[in-house]
Amino acid sequence: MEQALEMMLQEKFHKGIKEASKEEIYTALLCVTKDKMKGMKANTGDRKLYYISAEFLIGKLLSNNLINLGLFEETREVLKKYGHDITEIEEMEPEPSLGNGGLGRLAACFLDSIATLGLAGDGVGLNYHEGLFLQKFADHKQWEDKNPWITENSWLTKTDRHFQVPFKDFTLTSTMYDIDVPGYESGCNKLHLFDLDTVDEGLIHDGIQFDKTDIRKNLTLFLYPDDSDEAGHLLRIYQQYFMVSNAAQLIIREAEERGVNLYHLHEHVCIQINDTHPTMVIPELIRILTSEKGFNMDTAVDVVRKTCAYTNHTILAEALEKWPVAYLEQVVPQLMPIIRDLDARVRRDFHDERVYIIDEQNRVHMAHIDIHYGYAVNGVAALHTEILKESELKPFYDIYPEKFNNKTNGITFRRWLLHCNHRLADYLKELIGEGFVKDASQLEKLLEYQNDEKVLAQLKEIKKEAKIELKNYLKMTQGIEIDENSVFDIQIKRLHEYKRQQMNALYAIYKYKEIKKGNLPKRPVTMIFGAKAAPAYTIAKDIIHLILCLQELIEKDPEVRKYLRIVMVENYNVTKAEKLIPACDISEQISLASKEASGTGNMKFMLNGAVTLGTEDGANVEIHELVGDDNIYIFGEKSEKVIDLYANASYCSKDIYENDPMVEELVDFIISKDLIRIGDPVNLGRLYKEIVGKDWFMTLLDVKDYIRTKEQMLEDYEDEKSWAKKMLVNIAKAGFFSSDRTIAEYDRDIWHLS
Ligand code: GLS
Repeated sequence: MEQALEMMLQEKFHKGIKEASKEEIYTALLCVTKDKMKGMKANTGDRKLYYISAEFLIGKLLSNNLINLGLFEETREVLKKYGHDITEIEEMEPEPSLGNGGLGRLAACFLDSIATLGLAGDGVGLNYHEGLFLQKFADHKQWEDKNPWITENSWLTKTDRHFQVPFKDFTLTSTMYDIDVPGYESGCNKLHLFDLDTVDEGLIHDGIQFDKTDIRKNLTLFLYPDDSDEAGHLLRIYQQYFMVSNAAQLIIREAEERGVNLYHLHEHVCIQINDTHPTMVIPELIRILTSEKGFNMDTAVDVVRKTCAYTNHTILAEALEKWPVAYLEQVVPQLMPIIRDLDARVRRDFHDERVYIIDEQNRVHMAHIDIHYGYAVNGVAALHTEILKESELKPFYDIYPEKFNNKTNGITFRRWLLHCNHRLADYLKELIGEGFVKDASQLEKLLEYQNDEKVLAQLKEIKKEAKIELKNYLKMTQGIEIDENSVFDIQIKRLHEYKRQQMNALYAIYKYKEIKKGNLPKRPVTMIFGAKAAPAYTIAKDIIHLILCLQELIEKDPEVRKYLRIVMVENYNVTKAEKLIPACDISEQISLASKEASGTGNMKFMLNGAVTLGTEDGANVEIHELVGDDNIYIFGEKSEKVIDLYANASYCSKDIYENDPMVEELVDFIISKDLIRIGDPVNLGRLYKEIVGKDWFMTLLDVKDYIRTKEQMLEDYEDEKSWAKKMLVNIAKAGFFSSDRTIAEYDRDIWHLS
């Protein structure tokens, strides 16, 4: 590494390692790493997977690639020798925020595991020029700015693959870019990101505004462009079709290059449709096979059905896309005869309008296409899959029970342990050997030490060091100084009402009032939030406003500040998650039961020795089963009850508010003089009204049990040894949530690559 780095720096900047700036070293390391990956063996096999996704939240790549190449330690040492710190070099890398949250990060973890398991599988998506918006706080509110990540030297490699993508009024020529995905001590795969040469970043003005109609210039500008109007909806359809038409053409081209007889495509290729965004790949493949490859419709449908599989990631209606026929006619009229034909086949075979593809309001249900014309449908956690089978997708499950299966999500331990928590990873290696890195189930060996005081003390010490590191990071980035001896209680995830950051804010109000009354906690608590709200999601932004107002209120109150702090981390992203997770004591996973399909942050926290405070939702249920009652704090109503409340429309937040003085007092504080003095009465008033009058995600149903459970947790934290044991058990039991396990199951049950 030393020689390669020295040579690259000389070539690019005519400098040696000692004189080079951090930026120059980063750039040179990127180039050296890219060269090394070029020389890697590609994973191959008779069957190849294409994982199509609108999001790949890959995060920074330098350290991870070095880890997977087995070069991290050596590089760190070389840099140290010349007086450079690798963590400062890492800071130079712009983060590619090519995803929104869990769904996109999952896709990135999956690519790592697919490559690590030596499976031939590439990702296919879009090369957004701007990542998810950059979040800024001013006036206690979120503001959005553009978030570019592509610099002259980046992980992207421009290829000479181009395809013609036909739209109604014009045809566009794509360019394919590749990012190498090296497996850990294994072969390499690719992430293919499609783009247009004509995209123009100059179109952007005033933050993230742009002309939504100029498709040649805007097509891959943004991930999830604002779709609050018709032009926004149409742009999303343009993006989706551009993504899948390129994918379909690439898949067919590569199959032909491998000498595959297209009538046997399904024997050599499988396509994983990640949520409904890539659904149009089904009619697009059928279109190409029938119009260009001489297939008749029946055969094309048959081959495609045997090739495609679909993952559902949510039961929230907003994510089950339904595109109006009129929109599809405007953008991709060539697909409509095929979609109508697919719908007619369904109507011929099943006389149940709930499973039709085109509904009475002339909307195309994308998930219905996936389920009828794919061979597998999976949910992402045991509870989620059960809910799909028993309620959300029941009519489909009744027709195709054999297609449904569960694949509980996972996370890559390379990023979420080896990279983000070197100290813990090194200590674990020392205790139980390195085997856990490739076989995560070996983490259970740690259980042997659950009563070993030295080990427990060391785990606490590692946590403390991570907390100090986070403290320094927050001081440097936000000028906020927190106390490493306080309990770090962390909720980081997209802002959404179902995730109930508002309930956590009500806890802050509770605690604030208790301290004011003189009921002081034994140990100070630092409540940390990180969340972006979708730019057009008003209530989510109001919740951010509430949290920022509470933060200010407490900061300005010396009496309370000694015992309670709130820190809202600005621009929460993968990089910040990597700093926050190792430092966490209490992991907040408090969604309304049934609504969080899985969650993956919960797994990252557990792996890093945090204890979960959660509802019986998503993968929390499986965490609970694995660690047992003593090592997790569960509260709130169960999913059956919640589903029942929705079915009977019998939840009324106002009843709770009016009949419970404690709840009333907490909610009223949102519009109290104390907060209105700091914040905006419009935002706070609207949020108050929403909670009292609607509370669609039932905050008030669970808030008291939540407060009680968190108080218990804080008390238990004081028993150092028993808390450290909880940490240990959580780490030891996290092996199940390695994405290597998840991917091995996808391969065994759906893909059959190996
Ligand atoms: C999501 C779910 O909300 C998460 O619970 C899940 O962990 C993730 C990955 O399966 O998918 N669905 C979604 O639309 N965004 C998500 O993060």
